[in-house]
Amino acid sequence: MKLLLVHPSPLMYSEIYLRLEPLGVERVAASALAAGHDVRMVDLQVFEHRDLWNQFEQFHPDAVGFSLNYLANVPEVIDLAKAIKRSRPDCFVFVGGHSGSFIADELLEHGAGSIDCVMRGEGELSTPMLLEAVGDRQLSKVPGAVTPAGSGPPPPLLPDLDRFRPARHLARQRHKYFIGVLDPCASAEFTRGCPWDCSFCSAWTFYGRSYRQSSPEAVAEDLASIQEPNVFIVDDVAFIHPEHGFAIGQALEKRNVKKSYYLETRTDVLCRNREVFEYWRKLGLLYMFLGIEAIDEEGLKAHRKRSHVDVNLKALEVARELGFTVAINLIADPSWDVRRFEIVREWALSIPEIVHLTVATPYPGTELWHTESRRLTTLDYRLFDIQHAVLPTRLPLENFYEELVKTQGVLNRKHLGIAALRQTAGIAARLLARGQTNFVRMLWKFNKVYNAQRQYQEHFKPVQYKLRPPKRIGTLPSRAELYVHDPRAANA
Ligand code: B12
Ligand code: SF4
Repeated sequence: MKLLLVHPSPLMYSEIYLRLEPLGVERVAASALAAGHDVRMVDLQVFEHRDLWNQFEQFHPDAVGFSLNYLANVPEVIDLAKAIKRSRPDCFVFVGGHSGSFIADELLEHGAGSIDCVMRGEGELSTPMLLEAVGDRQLSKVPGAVTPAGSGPPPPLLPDLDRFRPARHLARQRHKYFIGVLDPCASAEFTRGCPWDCSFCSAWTFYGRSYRQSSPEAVAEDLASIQEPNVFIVDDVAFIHPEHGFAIGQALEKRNVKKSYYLETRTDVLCRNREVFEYWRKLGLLYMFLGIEAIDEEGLKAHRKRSHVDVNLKALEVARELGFTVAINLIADPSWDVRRFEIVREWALSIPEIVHLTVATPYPGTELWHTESRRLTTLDYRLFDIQHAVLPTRLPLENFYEELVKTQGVLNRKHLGIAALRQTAGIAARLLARGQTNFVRMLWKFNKVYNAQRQYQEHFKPVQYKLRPPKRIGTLPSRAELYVHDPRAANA
């Protein structure tokens, strides 16, 4: 079967800081290729809609699968699905991915017949089964499948992460993937899942709170095959088990693989497993992202972060001692007033790290979704990108955005524009000489992308597709109900 996989367009955040290869789609593609299908991929982060249509005409796929990791991409994906069905009613259209897995029924409803199936959960095992069943009544029995004719059993968890190496060759324009100075940059996965359970996050509910590791040899083989000199490690929390990190590092050393790396981890993991991070510093780990989220105990408790202010501060010290460049995230609460923004600005300016501010957002699949949705001020999917306020703000909304953008602007001055160019002049010149322009362009984009008026006005755009609030607002469902993957299968 001819299969075309599509990753939707970038969201606000990716317009500036990064643009990364769609690893999940490449994994699904690898499993479909292994099953003998002819697969192509279009990543709308780096291609235009007209490129998708050209590919659609030339390749004439039997099936088109959309990746829907991000809720804010829902309207784009539904409109594309409708356009594809209009143009070729015989083409099978399906949707999968993180956010899609939590809102399968409502996607079918919005699609009004143009989406044949939503695949919940990981796509590697289920996609070949689905393609096998297209045109058959057994379709609605495929694990993870949600169709207008009914739903299959729960989606299967991939027991062995080594099995499908991402089909990276399908990603054309790879030079456009980058994160900060790591330009160009590939992505890789060492582990999948997260054992913590923060209230604002759906990473743990998606995987049924399971946690799996790739074998060190498979990771080393994958990294050795990557052309790019830089790698972003997509794990939710890197190096939870230090022995796994050491084993991967040793396998890389054996193969003489030398790259620069960027990863995300927790502050308590960094403090606890300092040695493995120190070892990786020598291997080329330069940058790390730490989800600090709040600067006080009250905030950390509200997010159920299971960490403390002193641990967060200690982690920053450890990272500085080891010589990492660190970006941290703080969650701006809609209850913040002018004074609170001021305090956060002062705190963020008092530390050398790069500080990002995102807005607290209840996403389907999170606990927050069930406890906070009563207060939603909008049901417009496009605003659920953690850069917009979807809950009532204490400040008038316009002023909230003014304070938010002002704070982001002040914090960004530390690492964008002239200040950044001064610190990175050598790197910037080397990248430009090699024709890599992503990083240098990023330095000047902030004012074009972040604009309080634009963000405020986006609340008044006509809304074609509305998010469906949970049925029982205020009541927290059981954990099993929150999970996409059955937790009993998780440790199998
Ligand atoms: C790496 C990552 C990124 C990367 C890479 C993005 C990319 N191009 O793929 C970067 C850093 C760019 C990023 C950015 C953002 N991210 Co992000 N990101 C992740 C993270 C940590 C891992 C994703 C990943 O690569 N996993 C590994 C691959 C193998 O898995 P996967 O992509 O999920 O794919 C599997 C399944 O989903 C499924 N699947 C995927 N596509 C398809 C398609 C079909 C047809 C099928 C059948 C199946 C299928 O099968 C795949 C294989 O099993 C997740 C958390 C998580 N654990 O999922 C958050 C997450 C997806 N991100 C999130 C958010 C909020 C963002 C941002 C909005 C943050 C911001 N500050 O603005 C931006 C927006 C990005 C954009 N679209 O422009 C949220 C999503 C919230 C939501 N419900 O919308 C998550 C869940 C994190 C969280 N804690 O809540 N992100
Ligand atoms: S925020 Fe990080 S630590 Fe918390 S559940 Fe999500 S991935 Fe895990």
